Amino acid sequence: MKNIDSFTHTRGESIYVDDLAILGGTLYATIFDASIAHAKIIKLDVEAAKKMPGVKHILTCKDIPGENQIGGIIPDEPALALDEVHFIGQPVALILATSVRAAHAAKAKIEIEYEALPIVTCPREAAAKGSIIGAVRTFKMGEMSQAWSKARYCFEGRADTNGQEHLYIEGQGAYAFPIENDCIRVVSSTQGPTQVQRGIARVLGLAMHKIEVDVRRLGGGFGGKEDQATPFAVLASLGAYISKKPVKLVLHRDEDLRMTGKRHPYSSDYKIGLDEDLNIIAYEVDFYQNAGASADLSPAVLERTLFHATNAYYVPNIRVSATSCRTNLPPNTAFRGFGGPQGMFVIEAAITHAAEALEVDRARIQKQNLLKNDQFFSYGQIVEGCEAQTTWEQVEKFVDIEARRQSVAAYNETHEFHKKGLAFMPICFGISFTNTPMNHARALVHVYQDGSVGVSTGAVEMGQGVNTKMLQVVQQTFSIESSKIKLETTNTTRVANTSPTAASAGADLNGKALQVACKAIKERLVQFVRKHFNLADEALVQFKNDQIYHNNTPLNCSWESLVSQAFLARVQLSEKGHYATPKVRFDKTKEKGHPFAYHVYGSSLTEVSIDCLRGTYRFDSVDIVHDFGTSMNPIVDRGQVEGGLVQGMGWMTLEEIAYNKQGRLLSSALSTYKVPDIYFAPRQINVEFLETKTPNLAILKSKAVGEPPLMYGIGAFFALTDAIKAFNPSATGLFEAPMTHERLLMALYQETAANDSKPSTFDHTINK
Ligand code: MTE
Ligand code: LUZ
Ligand code: MOS
Repeated sequence: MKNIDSFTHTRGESIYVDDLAILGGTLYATIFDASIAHAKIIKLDVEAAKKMPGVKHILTCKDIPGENQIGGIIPDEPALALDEVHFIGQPVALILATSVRAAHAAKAKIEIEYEALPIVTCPREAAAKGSIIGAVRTFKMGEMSQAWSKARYCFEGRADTNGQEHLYIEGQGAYAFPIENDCIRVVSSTQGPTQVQRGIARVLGLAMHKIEVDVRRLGGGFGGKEDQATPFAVLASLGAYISKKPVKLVLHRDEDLRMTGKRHPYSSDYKIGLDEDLNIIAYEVDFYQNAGASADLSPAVLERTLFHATNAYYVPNIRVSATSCRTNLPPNTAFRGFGGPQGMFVIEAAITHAAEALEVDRARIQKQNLLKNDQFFSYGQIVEGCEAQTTWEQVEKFVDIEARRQSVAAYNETHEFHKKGLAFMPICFGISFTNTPMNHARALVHVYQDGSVGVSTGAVEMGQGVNTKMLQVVQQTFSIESSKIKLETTNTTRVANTSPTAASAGADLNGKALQVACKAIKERLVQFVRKHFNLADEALVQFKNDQIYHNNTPLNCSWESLVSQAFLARVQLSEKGHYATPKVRFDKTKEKGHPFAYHVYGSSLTEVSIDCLRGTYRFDSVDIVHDFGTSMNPIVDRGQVEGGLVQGMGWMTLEEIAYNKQGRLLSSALSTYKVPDIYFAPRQINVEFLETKTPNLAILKSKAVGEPPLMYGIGAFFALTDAIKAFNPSATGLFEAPMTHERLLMALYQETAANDSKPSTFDHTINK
């Protein structure tokens, strides 16, 4: 089944926030944001700006009727700056005018004076100054000191990853409408309608029931709208509440790039120990996360880094610690993988380090240490349904690995200035919110008297196809054609208290809740059929292709006529469903538990060609064997794997976020921030579906697929370092992502190993 949005998407008819019909009297909002990354506000004068044509209101923190606070996990983020600013792009005032142009013109007339405070952009520097968020977290298993004494080989180093811009096509935005009795209805481009509802209620000092949040779909979220849609919906609602007019706030791309946080950059120190046979027996890491100016989701992201610190490998003795560091950058936030990719990069670097030093094939160490069933993760969960080795071996078979290695070697022999590289990348990703209380969802189903069905869930459609999957759940339960089913908007008045659509769990949680609701309606209809047709029992009643059967005999009753007769017999045709993931739990005081419903596995092989004169590269192929469980929608799921892969490759290669030492974003436009396009994508992406039969908690046994494939992108980095070594054997220890063309060119001609010589340029800041 095709994504149900494809018809309107391809015709440009799909509706986003900026496409909503404009109501009369609408005011347009623009944010006046901080231009200095850390300072006291000495003076803020909006009087001249207020006199500009078309300007109706200019709001500052003094106009906030409730609490000036939007921090979700930790209350450390004002909606509008109070007396200090902490990053460039922080909202200071909100201008409401009769046109966007008038609002922008007024913005230039606002006068502000700052007293500069010291600016920190580097996480290690922040940690050294004690500027950290929450406590340092540590996961442990086994006996470290014994393990180190047993280790035959031991390597230490540093591995760094940069941030990543979400670059959803639809920027952040919201349209808020004042309603009688101090109520607000807001259409928001958010992954978390309930987060937005709570945020608005808090800032306006209202009860949650006064706020209605409605979401049709997002033009992409990728985690960037899990938490960070909230401030913009809050500001639009504040404007609507005070002006009593509809207020629309849609960020321009440059504002969005400047004001919103990104994937967290990490800087990490690792130490890996192997025994004589190259089994990894010890692993220690200290992760430094660059959180930006406020906590946002950083503590949760930090936690997932620890959960995935050993990726798909078994390490019996481990100590991994992570520190969230407060810096003067926009608050970094959720991004596909949610800290997992940052953790996985480091162990891949550590393994590469060992392989380079021992002059063995990196893949040998990887393969030999893959997880097996009945082993344990450092956080206490047992390994079940593990497909690490099966997917790896299937990739080997699929690509004919020996022949592939030989052809790459032969190519490298015969080409002086062109080289190829290969890298395997296994993945293992836990499915569930690591914060156990978030793992539940609700759905609401109405069967209308003509047999058509309206479906509401807490899931937000952001391109990942969750609405299509929800439709399939209804279709399979009732066995009716898809044209009878409509997915309604995600709305807090129909489905309340939703978790954001995130953690790849949107389809599982909401699909299971939806199944509960549909089954209850079906049960009532079956009872009605039994009575109506005087059947002895209901066990043999079947719904098949819009017809009702008993014991495989048609009852000459269509779904429509059944529904209309049931309605006349006063059968309840609406139902809600609730689902809470069973078994999941986690004890943060011990850092042990069973946080995940299940894990998703897979393996990939990336092949790249580099041009050693130009420093350019091109990905020849990525072959993937991915554990889908039993995919309920192979078209949608393949799209998720391809998209996730290329997005992960972009993070590892082209995409370079650069701030200067003053905390100003230099990669502030698409001319300076390069993302993958169709020419960059691998010439071939082969996705093999591994159908796994292991019981799992996935919806219709179709495993969550949203985030895991992003981590195949890490293979791109190590394929590049492999190719570089074929040209310059001394170019080892290159563990600083992204591997841009520039960095690759420098590596090709560097004379000593990266780890020995050059100071890392990690903080990605440039002296300008
Ligand atoms: N795919 C598209 N097209 N657009 C998106 O914004 N977000 C990703 C992933 N795939 C995203 C996407 C992220 S970060 C998550 S958590 C999941 O989709 C969320 O949806 P799911 O829970 O329904 O998989
Ligand atoms: N969001 C969240 C997430 O709040 N908790 C999680 O565990 C998570 N995991 C992945 C992506 N978003
Ligand atoms: Mo995805 S990072 O869980 O929104």
